[in-house]
This record gives sequence, C-alpha cells and structure tokens, in this order.
Amino acid sequence: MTQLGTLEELPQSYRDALTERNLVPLWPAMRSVLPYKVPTRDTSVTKWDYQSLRPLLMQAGELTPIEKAERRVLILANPGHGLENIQATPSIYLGMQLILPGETAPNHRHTPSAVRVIVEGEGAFTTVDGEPCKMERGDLILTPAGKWHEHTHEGDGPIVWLDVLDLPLIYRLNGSWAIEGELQNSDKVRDKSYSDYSAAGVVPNINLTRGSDNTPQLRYPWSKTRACLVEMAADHSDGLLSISYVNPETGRSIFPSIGFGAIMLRPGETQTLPKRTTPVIFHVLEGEGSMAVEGHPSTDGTPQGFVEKDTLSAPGYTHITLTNLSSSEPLFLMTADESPLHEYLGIF
Ligand code: 1HN
Repeated sequence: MTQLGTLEELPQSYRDALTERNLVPLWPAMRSVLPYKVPTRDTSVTKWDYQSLRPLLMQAGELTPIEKAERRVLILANPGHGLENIQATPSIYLGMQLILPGETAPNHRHTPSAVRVIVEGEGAFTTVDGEPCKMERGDLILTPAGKWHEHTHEGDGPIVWLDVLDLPLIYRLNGSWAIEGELQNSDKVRDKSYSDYSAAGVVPNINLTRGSDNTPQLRYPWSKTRACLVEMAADHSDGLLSISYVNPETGRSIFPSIGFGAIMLRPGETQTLPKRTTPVIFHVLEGEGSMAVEGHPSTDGTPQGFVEKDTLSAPGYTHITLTNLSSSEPLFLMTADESPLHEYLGIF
C-alpha cells in the first residue's frame, strides 16, 4: 500500500487554519482507521479468575453497605480497552455483583439491557416489571432496556452473579440514562414468562405479529439449557455442541446488541471455534479446561487454564481453541458476543 502523507509534512499555518475551522485532513489518519485486512482489536485475551476475585468482592460487602452502592459490583474491565473505559469488549460491560442476605438492590430502570448469570448462592430473585424471577446457578435473568428491576435476597449466604450489559455501546451512543422507582408490587406470577415459553414450539395465546426485538422471556434456567446440550451430545459423538439463547417469538437473538449462547465440550475434547469477526466472552459454568487464542498481539497462543466460575475474553478475527481438561466430566461455558450487531451492520 502506498505510504500516505503525514500531518508533519503540512505547513503549521495550514494545520492551524484547519483546526480553527474544526477541519481535519483525512489522509494522515486513513491507514489507522482502515487497517489492512484486520481491524484494530483493543480487546485483549484476559482471564478474571473467580478464586482471586471473590475475596475482594466479599470485602466490598464489608466496606460498602448496599445503600451506598445501589449495585455492589466489581467491574471486569479489559486492560486492552483501558480499565477506566469499563469495557470487556467494545460493546460489552461485565461485572460481578454481590448481594448479602436480607439486602435489596433498589428498583430502577435504564436504557442499557442486562443479563445476569448466576455464579453462586441461592434464595435471591430479580423482579422485572412486576414478575419475580428465581435466580439459580447458571440461569440467565434478563432485564431488557426500559424494564423496571430490583434484586431481593432472602437466602442465607451471599449471592453473586455476572452482569452482562450493552452499557459501553449505549453510553457511547449518548443514550445511557436511568430513573429510580419505588419498590415494585410483585403483581405477576413468579417466573410467568418462563413458564409461558418453557416448551419449544408452544407459546401462550398471544398475537405473534407483535414480535419485539427484546425477548418476552425473562428467565432461561440453566437446568433446561444443560439438558438440551447433554441430549445433543447423546446423539452426536463429534462436532461442536453449542446453542444460542433466542427470543421464542422470533427465533432471533434475545437482545439486538449482545448474542448469548452455551457450549459443551465432551470429556477430554478439544474444539477450535469457527473464526469470527466478533470478540467473545466465556464464563465457565461447569468443569475445567483451557483456552488458546492465535492471531492477536496480547497472546503468544499458549493455552490458558480455567476452572468453574472463571470469566475470559478473546478478540475477534482469531482462532480460539478450547480444551476440556477433564477426562470424565463435561465442560460447560456460557458465551456472549457482539454478533447481532455485526450481522445487523453487515460486517459479520
Ligand atoms: C445495573 O442496573 C445493574 O440492575 C448492574 O443489577 C450493573 C452496571 C451499570 C449500569 C447499571 C443491576 C449495572 C447496572
């Protein structure tokens, strides 16, 4: 490619005249905004291991009462994006949230959409627009854009979940804001939206043409997803075992911004994932394994080990190889990526 002219080659008086009029020459920046063949990929290969994160989260429980935090969260910030930018990937925010017995994280609603993946503890529920959703290990609990939500914990020990939000995207669109509300009346049946949609292909008597971009189902229990993967494994002795979480009314991604899925690796199995444009987040639901990423400066491709409850990120345009290090137990991972956005924009 031809070497293009630089800023320094331009007379200072000319550069000053441009700046004064809010003008910028394109050609000195051309190659950096349009790199050759592979885009800029700030997301680095990163692992947040739960064992070392947990004591710091519990310490937050002692240092900061819920009233002073509203949401008691340690953000999983990707160093490739700069910790201050609270990005795990360009569009995805991740945080580990702690609620102690008897606490309530107060009611509010906001423009970013959120999914919670329950990591440990039991006895909590999130009330979403009046519908209490039970929170069990590995479940996805959804609070789509604009829906009221508060978290209540009636169990004995601490409860911890992974928050996954499209906050970095919505914030940079200058679209991020919230309002607070009174505590909700739980006026709907517990897990109603889950029971309404709990059988594949069978839905309540609704007007299907309303099909919204945000899914009407608010809870996706891990027990169901796990059973589905195990059943797929019983029928296929090789090939990647993976599912996508979808809106049961449209078959499309549960959010327009972030795509969610789950992967199972059979005991001892290694799988190289199809090369894709979008960065991806992995959260380890069950088992232990390793991840090797090829094709990014943040790694030399050496496999990185992980265990249950760890969270990892990998950039796009790479080869990701996952290995289940157990010879007897399956490995289950939750995945989150930016594929719905890439598809919508025609860059997937
Ligand atoms: C939020 O509303 C929650 O409701 C968690 O639990 C994390 C991070 C940024 C903005 C809003 C929650 C959040 C958040």
